[in-house]
Amino acid sequence: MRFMGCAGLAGLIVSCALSGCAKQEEVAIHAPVPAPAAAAPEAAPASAPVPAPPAPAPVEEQVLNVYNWSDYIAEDTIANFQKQTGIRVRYDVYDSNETLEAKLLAGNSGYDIVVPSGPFLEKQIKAGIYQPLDKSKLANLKNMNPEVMQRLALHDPENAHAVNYMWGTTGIGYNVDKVKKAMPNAPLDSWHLVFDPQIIKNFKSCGVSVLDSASEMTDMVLAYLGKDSNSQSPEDLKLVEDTLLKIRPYIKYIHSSQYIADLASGEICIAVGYSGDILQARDRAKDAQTGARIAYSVPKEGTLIWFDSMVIPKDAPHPGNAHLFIDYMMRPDVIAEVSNTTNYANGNAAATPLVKAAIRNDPGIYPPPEVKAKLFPNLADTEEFARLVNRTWTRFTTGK
Ligand code: SPD
Repeated sequence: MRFMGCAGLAGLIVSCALSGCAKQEEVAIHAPVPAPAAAAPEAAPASAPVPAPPAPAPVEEQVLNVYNWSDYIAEDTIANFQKQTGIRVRYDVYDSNETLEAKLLAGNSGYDIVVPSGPFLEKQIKAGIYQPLDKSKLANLKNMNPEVMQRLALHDPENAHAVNYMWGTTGIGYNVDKVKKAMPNAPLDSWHLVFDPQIIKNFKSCGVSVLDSASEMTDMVLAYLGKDSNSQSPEDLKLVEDTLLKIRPYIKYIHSSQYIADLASGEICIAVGYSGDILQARDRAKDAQTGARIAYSVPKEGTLIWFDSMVIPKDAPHPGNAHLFIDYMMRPDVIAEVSNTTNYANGNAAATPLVKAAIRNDPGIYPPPEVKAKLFPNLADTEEFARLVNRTWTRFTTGK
């Protein structure tokens, strides 16, 4: 969501569930609207020979609670849905799968739509926290790209629970001029730029940030080390930890959304981040004429390709409205506008002609086959390995 404040969202309630986003999105904090109590069926009179027919399903109140990633929707998407359906949307944002998962696992989140990424989706489906989609309510499923559906089926067999929202890669955003000044021959096409201490130290003073995402950062360091990015070996993880601890002194901060504003303003010069977010930083810098020229690089050692998908929690208070929303988001005009605003690729084949040519043809957004060949999925770790990864991450974040 680019510079989206309440003023641009008449009638829409937006709130913010992450610390860094309040700066970009002026928001009011609120609790999701609870489900209305179902009407109790009337008791049949004692003498009635035939039992009363089942009570009709309670009519859903006209409310929808959405929890999505920050900077991930077009300005009018929600306002138009509200206008067209009369359903009032409460829209909260997060910037990491870990934040979303903590909220979901605590239970009674009150959300009707959430948008996890592949490996988290996979674990959460196995844990039984999502309801299967009622595909009879999703006429626009026909618009989806079969290749993306197939990729998603790796995490959600038979695409039973999830519909792709957006997809992208994780790579390196950099300030072209500042990086060149600090190191004229910087290896811009390689993870060496960030994970080699002899190189990253050149950028300490212009500012480097990395994502606050243990599982993704681990996968990328594994790729840098030439290991299987989905390795579950404790020995490999030890090498990852050594690498991370060596670069820790040169990292300005670890955060998953602040870098958009900071790359745009020139506050930092390198960020490990998400493709669309980095390209949003590029556009913001141009719009605000900060003079920062921002570029996005997919390292030659390979990187993560990920898919974020819409799902309905089992205890969603408004599942009918959630289906209406998912179907609305699969309208080609609606989802194309989200890509046009956020610089992320969508998984909707019918939307492609409506995506601006500059976005459709940007290799950083829709990677060409030779880049795609270097991309790897972030598969779910075993519980045991995930525990070790979290321990490594704590050592990295605390610097100990
Ligand atoms: N600002 C939107 C960022 C969306 C990032 N999705 C993350 C996927 C992680 N694997």
